[in-house]
Amino acid sequence: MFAAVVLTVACQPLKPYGPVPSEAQVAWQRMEINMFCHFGPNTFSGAEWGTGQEAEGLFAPRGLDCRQWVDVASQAGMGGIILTAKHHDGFCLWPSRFSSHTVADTLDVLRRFTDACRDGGVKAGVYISPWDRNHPAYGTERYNDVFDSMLREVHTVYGPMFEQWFDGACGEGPNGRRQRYNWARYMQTMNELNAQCVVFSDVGPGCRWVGNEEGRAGETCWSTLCTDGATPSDNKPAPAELETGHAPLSTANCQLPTPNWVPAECDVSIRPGWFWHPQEHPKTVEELMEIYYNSVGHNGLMLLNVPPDTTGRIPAEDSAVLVAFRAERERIFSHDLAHGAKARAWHHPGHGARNVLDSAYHTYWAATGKSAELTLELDSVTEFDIIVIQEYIPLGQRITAVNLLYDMGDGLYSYTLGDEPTCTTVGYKRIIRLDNPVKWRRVIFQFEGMAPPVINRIALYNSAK
Ligand code: FUL
Repeated sequence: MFAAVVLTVACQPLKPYGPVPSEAQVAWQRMEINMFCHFGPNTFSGAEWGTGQEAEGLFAPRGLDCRQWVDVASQAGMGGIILTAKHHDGFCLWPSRFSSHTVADTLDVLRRFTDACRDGGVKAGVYISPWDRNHPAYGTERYNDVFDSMLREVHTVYGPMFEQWFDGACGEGPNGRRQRYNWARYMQTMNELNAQCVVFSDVGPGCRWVGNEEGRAGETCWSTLCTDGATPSDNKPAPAELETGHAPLSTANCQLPTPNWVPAECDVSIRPGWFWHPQEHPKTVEELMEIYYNSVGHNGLMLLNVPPDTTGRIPAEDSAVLVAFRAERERIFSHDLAHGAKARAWHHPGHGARNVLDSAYHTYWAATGKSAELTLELDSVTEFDIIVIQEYIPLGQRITAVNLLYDMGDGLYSYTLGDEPTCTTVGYKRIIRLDNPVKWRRVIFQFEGMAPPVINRIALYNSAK
């Protein structure tokens, strides 16, 4: 009897706080960096937005090799690739039954792409633009049937897809054709076809646009967003709000009190354009690292566009940068200096502070109050300049501020001067870069949360070594 009581206390399940992610959203967020592939007639014409009048024969990759895309993604540590199966020009990279503006049966790019992904152990995702500058039905109610049929075709014939990307862009201009998109219908279709597929749009429901195309999530970044009454494209929160999201259970920006779990996806291109152009070159490793810190390190997912060229392969200069980008992440993040440290804090039974030091995802420290402190006692004085903190998001996002204190032997010092916390939100992952490397033996983390913090990981790194 006694043992049974102790056991129930020790394993007490914690209640989630506010909206929580689905299992698919947790798995998606843990992918951290995925590849985007913009490929189509624009690759050959030099345009970024095709007119839809391009001859089908323009799209003629000389040596299409989707397996090479998968190899490059794998070598770069990216577990998923999203292909632009139909961009705004309406050209379908699969022989669709619902359009005449497509590849030939013999050049079914989507088939080759999904086969290569499956064989290479990388997840396949698909971008299908609602804006269509070619389809004769665009601008009429019939186009909603066409678009819905295309979704069904892609996801049933080529699925399962891990992500569906709905672009909200439309550049028709004042005299252009106006399409009243039936978003509710498309979302319902997606749910029916593959409820595990994370659906991207300006406002989710699976994940949201981060409000810019520079790969930058807000300094404060909630994975929660008020989406009541919002639709992609015309009726979405302002970019600044998409960057930060809305705090859970906040009423400030919501007609209804509860935002949904709609984490930020940071799409950005390795090159200036989304499509390949001969005169453009990829970003440097330093630039990609900066984007990584501002996206993954700010609770976002980094979706890095790497466009294949006219041969249908990813250029060598891009793959070289990607391999170096991975090597740089490994150099910095493979040696956790908190390993072997001691962690102390008040905690819920069964969820002690030492859980933040192991790499198991589902073990965590659960604090007992909204203001909570955790002390890390390192083996010896240790030099570091990067701190990684991860909230256990299956129980919601809670933290609003983190402050650091350190011990120099003669008392405790606050890392920051003034009222600003070291950082605000944490979420799935927060990477704090200190201005200069510090040499500390004892670090005290002071957390403020909307509910008691639940943290599954704290790690320290030295980027200089
Ligand atoms: C935008 C599009 O207009 C660009 O061409 C590109 O596809 C980018 C990812 O999204 O809205």
